[in-house]
Amino acid sequence: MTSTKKDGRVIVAPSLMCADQMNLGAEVDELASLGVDWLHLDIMDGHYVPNMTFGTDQCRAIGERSDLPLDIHLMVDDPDRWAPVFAGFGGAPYVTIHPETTWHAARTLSALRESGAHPGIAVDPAFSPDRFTNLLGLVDLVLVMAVNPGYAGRELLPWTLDSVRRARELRDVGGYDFLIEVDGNVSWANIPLMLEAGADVLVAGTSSLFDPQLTRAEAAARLNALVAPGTGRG
Ligand code: S6P
Ligand code: MG
Repeated sequence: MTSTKKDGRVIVAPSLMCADQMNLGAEVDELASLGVDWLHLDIMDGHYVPNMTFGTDQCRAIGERSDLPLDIHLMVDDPDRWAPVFAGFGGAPYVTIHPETTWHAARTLSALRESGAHPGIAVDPAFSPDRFTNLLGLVDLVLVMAVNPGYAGRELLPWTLDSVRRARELRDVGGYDFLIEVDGNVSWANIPLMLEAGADVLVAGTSSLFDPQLTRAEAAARLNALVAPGTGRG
C-alpha cells in the first residue's frame, strides 16, 4: 500500500478515530504492518464540529509510536492556537486547517511551513476550492471533505466529487504541487469515483479499512486491489 503521488500511486491514510480506541497502540502497529502510508488524526473541539476526538497527548503518543507521517486534520474554532501545537508531533506532520476558521489563513499556513510542518487546507462541502485559490501556493495538501465534518460513517455528498475535480484543474492550471485528499465515506463503491475525479490520498475509515464485516487484513487486501498502481490519475 506504500505509495506517493510522484510514482503515480495512491496514498492511504487510515482515520484513527475509526480504530478500536481501547487498543489504539496495537491498531497503529497493525496498520503499519499492513503497509498503510499515513495516519489520519481528526482533532475536534466540540465547537467547530459537534464532536470531540483526539487531544494533544494522544497525538504526541501516536507520533512516538509510529514512524508513519501524521496527517492531522484540525476541525477547531481556533487553528492559530492549535496548529503550532500539533505541528510539533511526529516529525514533519501534515497539518490541515479549515481556512474559514481563521481571519488570516495565509498567515496561519505560512507559520505552519516555517515550523517545519506540511500545511494543508480543508474544503468543506459548503464551499468550492475556488474560494481558496489565493492559498493554493502555500499548501502541500488540499483535503476535500466528502461529508459534513464531525463524524465517521456518513454518506457521500455527491457534489464534493466536483470539488475534487476542480482542485485537480486548479493544480494543473496553476502549476501547483499539493496533494489532493478525499475525506469521508471513502467506500468500496466510492473509491473508483474518487480516484477518477483526481484524488491522490484517501482517508480510510468505516467505509473501507475499518469495515466491521472484515478483518483489518481482509480490508487492507481489498483496499490494496482498489488503489493498485494505474488506478489513480497519477
Ligand atoms: C470526519 C473526519 C473523517 C472521518 C472519516 C471516517 O469529520 O474528518 O476523517 O474520520 O470520514 O471515514 P468513514 O469511512 O467512516 O466516513
Ligand atoms: Mg478527517
